[in-house]
Amino acid sequence: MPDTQQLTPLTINPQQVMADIRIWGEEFGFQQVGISDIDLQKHQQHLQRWLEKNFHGEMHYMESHGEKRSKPEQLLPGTLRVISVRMDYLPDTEDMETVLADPNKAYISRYALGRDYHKLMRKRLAKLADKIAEKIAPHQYRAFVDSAPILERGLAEKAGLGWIGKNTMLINSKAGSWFFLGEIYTDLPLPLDPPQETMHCGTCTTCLDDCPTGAIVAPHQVDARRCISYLTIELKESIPEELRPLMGNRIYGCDDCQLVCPWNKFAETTAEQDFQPRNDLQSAELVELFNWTEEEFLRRTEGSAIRRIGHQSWLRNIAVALGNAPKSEQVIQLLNDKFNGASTLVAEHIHWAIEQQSNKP
Ligand code: B12
Ligand code: SF4
Ligand code: SF4
Repeated sequence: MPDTQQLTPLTINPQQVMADIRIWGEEFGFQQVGISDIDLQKHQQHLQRWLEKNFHGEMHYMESHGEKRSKPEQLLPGTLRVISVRMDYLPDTEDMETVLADPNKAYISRYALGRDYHKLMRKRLAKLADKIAEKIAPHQYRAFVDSAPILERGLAEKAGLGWIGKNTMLINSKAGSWFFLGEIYTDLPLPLDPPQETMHCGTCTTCLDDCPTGAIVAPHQVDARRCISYLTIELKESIPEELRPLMGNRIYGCDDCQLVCPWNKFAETTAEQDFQPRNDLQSAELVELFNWTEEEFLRRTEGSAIRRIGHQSWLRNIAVALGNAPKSEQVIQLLNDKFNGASTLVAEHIHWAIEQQSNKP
């Protein structure tokens, strides 16, 4: 039920406020909007344990903001409510399993095939916040998308957008998990949505069983140091050798724990033109991508999240995938050609890939 006690400064009927914000959210392209308070105590405990176990690896930003991540009022003083939104990103591409099963092709996470979501969503959130200021009441706000110390999934769960599954994704019983999250922090005492209090994973453990690297070490706990998403995007150094063969052809991020999740049969493809694949990245050949010069990499990934990892990590990741590809003289030749002139990091991965290729029967 809406929290009416807190509503005194707002003169408009709380149900009307909620209905209006939902409609405006839809108008700006969000599939769902929910409002929560700022008490993240339960999630803070989990975050603390996760950090203590060093599951964050080299992502030092996860530990460097003190309590700001779990205390919204410390990030933006005066914050009383968080408006959480979700936006579908699954493009209408050929079967993902087909690309994953073809070891000569590159698998790129579906979220990264089109335009970078950060700017697009933040702009829309700012529009929603401005509309609230205009139609409901002026407010102090900030809009975020994966851009600040925030526990986005915890907030979304509190706002009723879904539950945090055993794979740690925020899952919605009507829409699966192929969506981004974003937030508006506001000092308006808005009514609250009912939080999601039930989890619907039941006895299922498919994501734990099928994670290629065993990164979901227990229900709701991802050891990022083993997660392919971390290894290909966040890690700037050498990829641990024992994990390389398990990565297959995944060169940017990983979607396996969503692909196998039964709730994703309810997922819808995105209507956002900007999230549709560019440069045929949904099913490109490894060899073709490995041949991109730095200039080509920067040009072709302009406006995409992929650009952030830089050309060196791009080559490092593809070298690993080529090492995992079926034996081919053409691939060995290409690896040898690229070895000369490669940075120490890339050369080390190329060397590994040549060894892998050469040792195949
Ligand atoms: C760091 C990070 C990563 C890291 C670590 C992932 C992780 N699970 O923490 C890496 C690089 C591995 C990663 C990968 C991905 N990420 Co990411 N990531 C983040 C980021 C920046 C912070 C997440 C975080 O706070 N982690 C800390 C840990 C402690 O949180 P947690 O694992 O979610 O754990 C929660 C619960 O599981 C629970 N919990 C923990 N332990 C326990 C134990 C028990 C017993 C229980 C009951 C509960 C419980 O409490 C925790 C706190 O709420 C968020 C954006 C943001 N600011 O929130 C995006 C975000 C979570 N990522 C996102 C996406 C899309 C991905 C990928 C799918 C990308 C890809 N295709 O490669 C993968 C999915 C991997 C996965 N299964 O998580 C989306 C998720 C959207 C959604 N529907 O959930 C977010 C929200 C970004 C966004 N704005 O949309 N990510
Ligand atoms: S994204 Fe891939 S590697 Fe990471 S937890 Fe999910 S299935 Fe495992
Ligand atoms: S695969 Fe099964 S256990 Fe994993 S998140 Fe989905 S429903 Fe939950």
